[in-house]
Amino acid sequence: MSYSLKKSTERVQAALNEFGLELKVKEFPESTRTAQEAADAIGCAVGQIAKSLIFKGKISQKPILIITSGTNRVNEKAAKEYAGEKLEKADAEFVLEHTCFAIGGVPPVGHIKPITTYIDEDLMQYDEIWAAAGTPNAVFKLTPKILAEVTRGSIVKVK
Ligand code: 5CA
Repeated sequence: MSYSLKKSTERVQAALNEFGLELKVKEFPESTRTAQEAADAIGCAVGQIAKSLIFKGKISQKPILIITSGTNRVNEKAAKEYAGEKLEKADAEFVLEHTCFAIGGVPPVGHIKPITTYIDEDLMQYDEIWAAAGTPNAVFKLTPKILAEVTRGSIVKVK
C-alpha cells in the first residue's frame, strides 16, 4: 500500500517496525488528544507524555520538531539559541503538509520527510514515556534514550 493510503496509525507502526525495537502502537477508546487526556487514558504522569510540537523557522521557513514533556511549554527565546533562528508556532496546515499527520496525533517519527528535532531534557528522567502515534487516540511507549536514538534529536532545555 502506498504511504498516503495507509491509515495514520499503520504508517507510525511501519516506521517503528523499521527500528526493530518491538515498539507497538496502542489505541485507546478514550481521547489521547492532549497530554492530560493521554496521561489519564494510559495511567501515567503528564510529564511522561512526549508532546511532538511543530514549529516553523522564521527565516528558513523549515519545520522544526520540539518534543517536550507534557507539563512543559517551549520557551521560544531559548529555542532561538539552539535552533539558530526565531521559531514561530506552525498552523494546522503547515503541520499536515510537513508531517502528513494532523495536530493531536503528530508522532515523533514517521514523518513524510525527516525533520530537525530537539528533545526536552526533562523527558530524560523517566524510565518510560509515551508519544502520539498518528491519531488523537493512539500512542506508543518507549524510553527517552530510544526517543533520542530514533529521532536523532538533540537534547536541550526547552522551558
Ligand atoms: N496526542 C497528544 C498527546 S501524545 C498530542 O499530540 N499532544 S500534543 O501536545 O503533542 O499535540 C497537541 C499540540 O498541538 C498542542 O499542544 C498545541 O501546541 C498544538 N496545537 C493545537 N492546536 C493547534 C493549532 N490550531 N495550530 C497549531 N498548533 C496547535
